[in-house]
Amino acid sequence: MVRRVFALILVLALLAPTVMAQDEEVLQMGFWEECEDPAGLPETVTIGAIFAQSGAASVYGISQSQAVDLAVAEINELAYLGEGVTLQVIYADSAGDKEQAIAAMTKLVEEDGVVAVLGPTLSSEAFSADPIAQENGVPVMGVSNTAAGITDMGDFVFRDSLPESAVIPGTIAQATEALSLTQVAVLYGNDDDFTISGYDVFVEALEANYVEILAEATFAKGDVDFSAQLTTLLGTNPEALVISALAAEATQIIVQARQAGYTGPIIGGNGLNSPAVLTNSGEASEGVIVGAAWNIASPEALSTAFIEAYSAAYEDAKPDQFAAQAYTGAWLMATAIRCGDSAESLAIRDSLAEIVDFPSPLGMFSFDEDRNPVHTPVVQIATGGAFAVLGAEMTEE
Ligand code: 1QQ
Repeated sequence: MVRRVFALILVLALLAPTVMAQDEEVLQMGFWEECEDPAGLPETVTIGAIFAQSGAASVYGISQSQAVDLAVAEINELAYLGEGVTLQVIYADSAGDKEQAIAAMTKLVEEDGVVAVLGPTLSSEAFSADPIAQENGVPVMGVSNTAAGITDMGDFVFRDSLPESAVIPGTIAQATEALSLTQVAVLYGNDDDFTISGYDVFVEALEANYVEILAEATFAKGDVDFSAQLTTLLGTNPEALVISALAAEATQIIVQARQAGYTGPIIGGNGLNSPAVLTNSGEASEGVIVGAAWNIASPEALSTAFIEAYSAAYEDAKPDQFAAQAYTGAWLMATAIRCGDSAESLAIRDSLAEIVDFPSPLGMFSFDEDRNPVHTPVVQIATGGAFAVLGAEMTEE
């Protein structure tokens, strides 16, 4: 009897890895069934990735390149493009700068001959660099561009990042209800495509929710002292401060608003989605509300698997929304190559445009007919230095 139990345990122990492997298979990204294993690809398929690896926007860009590296390692290990085919990425640093983004795109497309490009990080960089990809017939997919009009640049331009217009209306509607808002003040950067676009969407959403804008003020990229604007805005006693800013300026605005004695809610756009904003503003970030394409608490199995893989690859680091979008973007690009069974840019473009119902860490993902993403956003609130889902955080209390 004892021996039999022992034998059973041994058999179960031997079976365990298989069962686990099957589980992992279920959690695996990719259109494995939907598209046959490709047979016509060259040994190496080279794409480019333009991310801000230096400068203020590197808080987004470093997450992005790490996530792409992770996705590409998985894609190659699993032979997603077929046995013996390697997906290779050539990275270029755009440094958050339009001119560097143009130089990076020109090099990748015209010298390196990449068949597709991920990035660049900022909308302002994309508006400068993407026309080069479009003119050369090379598909480019933004994984963090949220300004209006990105895909209007042409039929080779895609993005998997929800535009501000798909996120902010829900953020404002939910915040208005949760905080019973009637009057706010707005502060935004007026020299950046993303911050201007976010501002436009905020104004529209506030109007739609009958929230009055008591005062507005502007700043420029690189500003470090916001005391004049904050004095004016906070002097109107707003119930919330709404800001459209990139990470560096957002951090200073949050800190300086608290220093000025403001204790009310701060509502921001995509620029605030880097955890670096919360870390660098410390306790001042408590209660900051920001809409996002992804939250780390997502119950999606593919999201949990992604978080685990990312942490394992990067010394327990937690991924952020920018990593989730970049990881998904690399898988989407590989899926277009797999399903089109071609490493030709035009075929990749056509195949990319057809992707619908792709399970991903962002949830079920599709491109619409304008090559913009379709999936569900989430509203978050900063608590204890991390982003929690707004409704969930309130019920927990
Ligand atoms: C844009 C953004 C930034 C916050 C990207 C990192 O959304 O420039 O479109």
